[in-house]
Amino acid sequence: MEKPVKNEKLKNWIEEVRQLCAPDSVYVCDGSKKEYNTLMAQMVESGAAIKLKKRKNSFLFRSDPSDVARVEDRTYISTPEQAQAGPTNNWVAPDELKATMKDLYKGCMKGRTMYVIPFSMGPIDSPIAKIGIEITDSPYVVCNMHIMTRVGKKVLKKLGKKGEFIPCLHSIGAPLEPGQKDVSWPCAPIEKKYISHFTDENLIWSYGSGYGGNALLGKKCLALRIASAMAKREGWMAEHMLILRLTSPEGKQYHIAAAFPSACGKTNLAMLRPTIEGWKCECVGDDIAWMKIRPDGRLHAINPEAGFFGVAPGTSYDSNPMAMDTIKKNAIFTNCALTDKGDVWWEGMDGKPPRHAIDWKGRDWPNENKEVAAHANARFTVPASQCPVICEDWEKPEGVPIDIFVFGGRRAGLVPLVYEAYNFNHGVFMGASASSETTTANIGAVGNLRRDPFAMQPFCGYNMGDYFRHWLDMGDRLGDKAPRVFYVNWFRKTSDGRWLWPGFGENSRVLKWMCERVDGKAEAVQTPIGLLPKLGSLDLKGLKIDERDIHELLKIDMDAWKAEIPDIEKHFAQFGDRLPDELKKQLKALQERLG
Ligand code: O2Y
Ligand code: MN
Repeated sequence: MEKPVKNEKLKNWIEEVRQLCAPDSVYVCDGSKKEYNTLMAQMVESGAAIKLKKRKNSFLFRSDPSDVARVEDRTYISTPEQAQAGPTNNWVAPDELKATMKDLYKGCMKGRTMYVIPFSMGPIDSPIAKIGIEITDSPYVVCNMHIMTRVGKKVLKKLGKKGEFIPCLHSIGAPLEPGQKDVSWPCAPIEKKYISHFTDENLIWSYGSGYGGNALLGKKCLALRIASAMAKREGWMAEHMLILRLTSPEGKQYHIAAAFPSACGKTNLAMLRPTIEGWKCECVGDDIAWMKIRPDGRLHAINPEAGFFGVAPGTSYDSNPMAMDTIKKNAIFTNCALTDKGDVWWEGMDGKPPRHAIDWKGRDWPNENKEVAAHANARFTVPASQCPVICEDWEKPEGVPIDIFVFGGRRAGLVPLVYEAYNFNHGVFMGASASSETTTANIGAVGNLRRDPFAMQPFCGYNMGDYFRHWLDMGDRLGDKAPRVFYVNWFRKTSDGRWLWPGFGENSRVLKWMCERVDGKAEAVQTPIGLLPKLGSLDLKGLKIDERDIHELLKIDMDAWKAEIPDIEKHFAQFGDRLPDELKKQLKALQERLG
């Protein structure tokens, strides 16, 4: 058979890893359907996967109960100086971390196949795309990468003999001794898990976990942590943002990139069904945006991914009908419940719960302890191309021009439904001080306020103070072509805990207001925190909502905002002299406007 790898650097790296990890065999992925089907059939045969009777070409996996989500505590940004990683990242010096991990990697693939996955983040012919190579001993990872990225021969062809790639080394950390029986989800214990980023070298080493962002290294590791550091060096942006296209009844297109922390409904907004007449919404991406200034002076965005890795619980025909239609076939489900009819189920799905199911731990459900059937972080992996509202330009190599940036979070009080920044730098201040209350879907206590600047707290691959400066620099370069900046809060409640805003498709009313602001058509009022919709400028036609609720949604409680200032000060103080003066100025200006 012809050897598929022609790139010298890649050949050497494969050999180096083979010697270190000692797999039984090495397989270079070609990205074909046949390859995907063969691996899936092997996993069904071994008991690692269950083929769903009710969904075409779809499979269910159950992870080890210790391996169910991204592990922020075990995630490292390893730079020569700790200050390069900054106060928001875990740090260990590269030499020390590499020595620890090399010990773990020694012989870690014994008894297993080592898969080499050539993948592209972004359409292969995009000037914004980057090539990565993931080496892994997990066939589950290979199949997920098939969906989430562009994989195989076409990538190797693009790489050529001399092309550059980002090496991503992954092992589940569970070697097999001769004759040892495998388990259905092999992984290492938590204290041996490491998700490490050597950002100066564009290098990722992940060990011990087979789950999601810890193991599908194109996603959070490459497309956010490594890419954000590259973007800073190279003058572009890698952001934790959905991308959508809104089209007005007159046919004018607006492209919106929006950053929300995890568990704030990003996938739902990305696939929004507008309730306002004549407006159309299409999805370009649901999680990550890579953006570059093009020769027209505007910022253009691509979605570097090819699939969705969405949270299953809470996804329903009510909350996200487009996602429900997307996952009808060719999907991988992880940690969902299995019904007796051979379909998946999770809490929050439409209709009545099944009378009986097998829960994500493989036990009969319901059980005496009233535990959930699907894990709160159960996921679907599905090709983006299957989404009924995928934008026809979602794979356009040069991307789509961004008109609007939106930041937001989950705040029961304080933050109004929507407000606009006075200018780009004020918008950077809004992004830098963004906050959200934690929910059950987050790890940690419920209802705690967490500052999550630009929704990048877990994903920024360098000092967040320098990242703020990068945003300001990009704004300077973009000048009057910079996107307009807005902040939203869909989650405001009354004092007795009732949601004030219906959310979901009705959010299109807020997006419409933003588009009309861009066109100079909608009126706003100046307030200390920014520009709020003038009463009557939000299109509420056909929406049954009490006028008092609208007042409440747009209310600014000056004392509560003043009380917020010390927390923003504390948040900013952690960046010391790396905090740009401009953000200090913005904070002072807010304080002065509040009086
Ligand atoms: O728990 C994981 O590994 C997945 S986390 C995730 C997945 C898809 C999109 N966003 C996120 C996130 O945490 O922001
Ligand atoms: Mn995300």
